[in-house]
Amino acid sequence: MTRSNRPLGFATRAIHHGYDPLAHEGALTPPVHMTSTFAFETAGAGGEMFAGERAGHVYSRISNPTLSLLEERMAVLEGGEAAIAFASGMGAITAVMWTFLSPGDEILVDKTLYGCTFAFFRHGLAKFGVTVTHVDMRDPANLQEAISDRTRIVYFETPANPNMRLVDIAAVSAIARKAGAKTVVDNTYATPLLTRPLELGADIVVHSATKYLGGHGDLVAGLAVGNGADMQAVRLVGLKDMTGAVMAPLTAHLIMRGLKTLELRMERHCASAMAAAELLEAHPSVVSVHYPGLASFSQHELAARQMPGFGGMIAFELVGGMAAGIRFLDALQLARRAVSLGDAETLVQHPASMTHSTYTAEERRAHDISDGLVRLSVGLETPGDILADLEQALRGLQKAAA
Ligand code: 7XF
Repeated sequence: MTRSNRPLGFATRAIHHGYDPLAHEGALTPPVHMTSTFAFETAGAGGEMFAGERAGHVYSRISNPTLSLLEERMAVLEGGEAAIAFASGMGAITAVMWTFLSPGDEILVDKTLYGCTFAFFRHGLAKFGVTVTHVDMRDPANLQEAISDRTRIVYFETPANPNMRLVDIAAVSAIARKAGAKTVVDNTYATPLLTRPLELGADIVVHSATKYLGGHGDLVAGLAVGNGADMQAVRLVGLKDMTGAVMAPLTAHLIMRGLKTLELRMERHCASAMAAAELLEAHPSVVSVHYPGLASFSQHELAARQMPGFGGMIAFELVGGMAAGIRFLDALQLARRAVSLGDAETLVQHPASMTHSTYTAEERRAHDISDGLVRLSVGLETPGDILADLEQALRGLQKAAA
């Protein structure tokens, strides 16, 4: 292919990067290598591959050509050197942690985290002698105060699940780097289209690819992206030996299909979420709306600086708290009552009793996850239909209150 040196755009790379049909019998879509193992030309060649002296695929828990293509594409989209595909987002997060942490180490994590990530740190890592300390990373000064030479990793989500708090990636990564700690960012909510943590100084990005990257609610998957040495370590320790949480080739194929429309889908998610956030904010039955695109959002200035678009996730509280939230969920006719996010379908759920029920009630209070919070993943349906559904459910609340 001849072309000028002009850098290719996000969507172009998401569609083409790393694949030439002419090297694959002209097949426009990359083949799916449904194989667990790979034949060696000679016994000696096999031995050399195991010894790391010869390139090539050995066994699909370590690498597979379909996964390799997805990994190359994700690395380029996140601005990293290398990526690893996992069986789930939790697979990616745990593999990274098992690779870099040892008993006696300390890890500083943000206050608000997805429920199972919180449980892994609190109950999983703690069991193996890792000290896990929560820091409110909205203010980088808190991190500066808490960090020590025992700190190996600084970990956060931005926007955070479920309450949408943001972290200034450049400021926090700079503090971590100075102290010799790695910064690991869960970029699930933002996707590499809206935030590229590695370009802002973070060391490793993790994803639940179950969400926007896959984009169609038909798979569970995870990814990690970082520099070549870190990713090689995670592949040989966290993936191969400690979790075995390898992605299936067909899942990699589905994620590459999803990535082709990521830019288009995110544009629609962002526009519809902005409209939904404005509708909610203007409604008398709504107490507060957490959406980075709203001028009223407490970290709107950071959002505008760090994100070219504000994503498809909204959290809000209704007049009447949790009881009103449950009534609202049950009154929706188009939106599906379901956990997960980033799908074509609008999804709504109640974090305190669902995704964040791994926190005790006390922990939720301490970590700013209120019992009345409702979480909305704005889908790709006709925008007017999403808004009409929200409006009719809110009208029902008003009637019940009257
Ligand atoms: O292992 P998974 O692919 O489900 O990914 C775990 C995960 C990691 N990071 C973030 C920010 C996540 O949101 C998730 C999964 N969250 C879903 C949710 O919040 O709805 C899981 C449903 S319980």
